[in-house]
Amino acid sequence: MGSTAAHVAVVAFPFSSHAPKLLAVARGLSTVAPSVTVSFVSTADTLARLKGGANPANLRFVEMPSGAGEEEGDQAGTPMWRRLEMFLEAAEDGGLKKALETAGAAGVKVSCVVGDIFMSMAAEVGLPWVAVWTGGPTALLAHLIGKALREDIGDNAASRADEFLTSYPGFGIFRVRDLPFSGPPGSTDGGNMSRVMTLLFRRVVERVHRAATAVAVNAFPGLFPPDISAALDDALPNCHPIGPYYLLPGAGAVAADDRHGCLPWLNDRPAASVVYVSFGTVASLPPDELRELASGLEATGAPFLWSLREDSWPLLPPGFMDRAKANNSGLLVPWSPQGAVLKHPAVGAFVTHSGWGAVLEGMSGGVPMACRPSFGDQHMNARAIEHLWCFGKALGDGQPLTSAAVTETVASLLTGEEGARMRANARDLQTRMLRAFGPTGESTTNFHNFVDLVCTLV
Ligand code: U2F
Repeated sequence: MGSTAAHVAVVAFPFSSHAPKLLAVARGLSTVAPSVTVSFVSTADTLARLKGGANPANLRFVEMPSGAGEEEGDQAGTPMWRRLEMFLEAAEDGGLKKALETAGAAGVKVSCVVGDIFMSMAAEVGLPWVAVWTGGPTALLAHLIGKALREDIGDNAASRADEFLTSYPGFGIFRVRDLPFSGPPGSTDGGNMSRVMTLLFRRVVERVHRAATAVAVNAFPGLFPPDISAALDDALPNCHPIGPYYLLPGAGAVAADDRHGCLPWLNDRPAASVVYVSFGTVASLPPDELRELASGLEATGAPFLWSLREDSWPLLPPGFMDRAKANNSGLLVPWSPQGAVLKHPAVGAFVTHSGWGAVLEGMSGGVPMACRPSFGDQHMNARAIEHLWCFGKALGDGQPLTSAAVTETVASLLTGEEGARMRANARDLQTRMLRAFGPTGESTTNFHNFVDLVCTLV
């Protein structure tokens, strides 16, 4: 499949967990179209992190600038919003175009860009642009119709927070406060993160409408009911549901990083007994809620595996981990092989921020989820889990977490009729997802069509 004259550049966004999702698409493309050159384009740091392991012979790695000027020196001391801003400015300012020229200089010129939608400057480089969305599809839809939504809601978002968005096709289960227009929390950054993200999304929406040839979404056909799928088809040029991206051919060739021994620890636990906790790569709970979560978990008496960034460890309640270690009831790690963890039979519940990767991995494992969303698409994702697919529940639903709510919600996922029902729903989604990736499954067919499209664009 594909012509030797095609050279597809897959451009990653190097923050949070976007780049591995784009690498899965790049691996899928290079596996299905072995005669096509595929260049994975990202910053030096991201490439160093991701390019290890066995790679298809036609997959190359090409560096683009991070935007860190000499005056910024070591990026470690630079706030996140500023690193993001510098990166985007450098990419907009010719950085991406130059990287694509470099990619083409060694042989076949780049014929098409398949890029993370956040890298929407790809629309300006004079090549066909196919955008890849990594988040929850309903949030993308909300961004695309954001102008109408904002005009409708006006300046009263706070007082209308609980109103349902029933007049928008497919949005009947969502409320004003579930909309994805807030960026990562930035109370100490003077609103800078929000400013940078607002500009990023403004460009995305304008460029998708004007210039995208097609858009890939990280979902399998049939995951959403017909009204949401139809609204996505209406709002997007040439929408391709080809996900989950991590199930694409060749995407899973990378070994899971289990340096902290999560899988052997799970091997010693009874089936569906363990609570797995993770808030992804960006979201974090306020310190008081983190303590409530820890106390609530402890009170359930269930074993837990918690992936928590190390800078938050000192915020846990005094003696929390000592007690867990003493009873051998908990494991705290800075990173887990989450996809494999959620497929492990010992895991019975997932406490999560509801990032879209987490949602898909929860479905892949058939695990019920307790959702404490934080920003962006996470509120809509959490809502869909509880009200569309019915395999999880909100934790707090907008109220600060309490230990009692954690204990009650987690217990309801692990045990009883309600838990059994949610687990059955999660397993049904798991089955449908695997079916979509069978030889004649719809994600498989869609991906082959997607590859045909991007390999013939010039
Ligand atoms: C942002 O998402 P996050 O990176 O916070 O969260 P996910 O989409 O859930 O993806 C996190 C990935 O990191 C992996 C996990 C997911 O694939 O398996 N991971 C892991 O392997 N081990 C760990 O200990 C912890 C995480 C944003 F915050 C979300 O709202 C968006 O939906 C998302 C879109 O890409 O980006």
